[in-house]
Amino acid sequence: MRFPVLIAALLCAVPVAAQAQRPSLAAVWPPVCRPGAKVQATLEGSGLEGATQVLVSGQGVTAELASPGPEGLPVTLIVAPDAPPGSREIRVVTPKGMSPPGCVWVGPLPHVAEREPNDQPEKATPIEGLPVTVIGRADTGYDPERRKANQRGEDVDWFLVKAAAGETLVFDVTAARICSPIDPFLELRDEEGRLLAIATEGFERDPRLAYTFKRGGRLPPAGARHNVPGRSWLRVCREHRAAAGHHRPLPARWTPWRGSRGLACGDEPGCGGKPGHPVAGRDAAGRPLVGGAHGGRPHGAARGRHRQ
Ligand SMILES: [Ca+2]
Ligand SMILES: [Ca+2]
Repeated sequence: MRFPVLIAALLCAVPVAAQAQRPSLAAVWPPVCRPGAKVQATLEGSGLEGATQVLVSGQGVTAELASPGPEGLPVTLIVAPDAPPGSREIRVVTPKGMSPPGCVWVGPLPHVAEREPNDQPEKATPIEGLPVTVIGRADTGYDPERRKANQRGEDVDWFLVKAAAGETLVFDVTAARICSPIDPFLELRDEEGRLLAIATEGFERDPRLAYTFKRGGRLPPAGARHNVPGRSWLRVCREHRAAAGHHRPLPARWTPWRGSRGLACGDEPGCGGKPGHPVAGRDAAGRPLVGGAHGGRPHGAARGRHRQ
């Protein structure tokens, strides 16, 4: 038997100063594409008039300029079927120079869009068909009267998820990793509004929450936080543990944090690695990840609060 539970992505952020004279890229919409897709996307920003080229980093993604529209710069993103997953930087070349990068993510999961208004639990966007990616915005769906009364420009996105007793679900918000200025956090409540868990970070300032359900919940009270325009997505997956006591492998950081194409890390002065050694990752306990998988407690888990 499955019980409905609700998860909220509460969004707040620090404003970014407008730079009217230079081309500026604020966001890419949609922020995530699947391998093999051909996506009509919009590059949102300022000073993008007269764009002559759109550059995309990495492998497997190209961009073609489309006919100008009333909002933003429309482009067609072409994602190769074998495009590796992960982030790509997008830059726009204009007569006034090249924009700072925006980001789009290549992810294999199916994705759906949030449905505003969803600021109250009873209007939560249902999430089905896990695993799934839910894409959302922090700048739409405002109730003008509520915003006027609140004067804090808030957006809260509630989602309704069904989970079975004993099942572990993973909730992972991606915002900083796609260059979004929003600073979200997650609340997980049961149907009675009792707080089950919160997360403020997990990967840098992107919150990540893994929770094993012992029972269902009820409708929670609405929450609210500041926000400014921004994009994010919430990834919801089921976690399957191989055996009791198994720890979730999660790279928390990488050292050294940069390298040069075609060089072993230690060949570059200032990189911090030993000569001839490849770039290696480390888990939360500082153990090297090269050559095998290591279990480790997710970064930030010690600061999380869980209730059951
Ligand atoms: Ca929203
Ligand atoms: Ca909302």
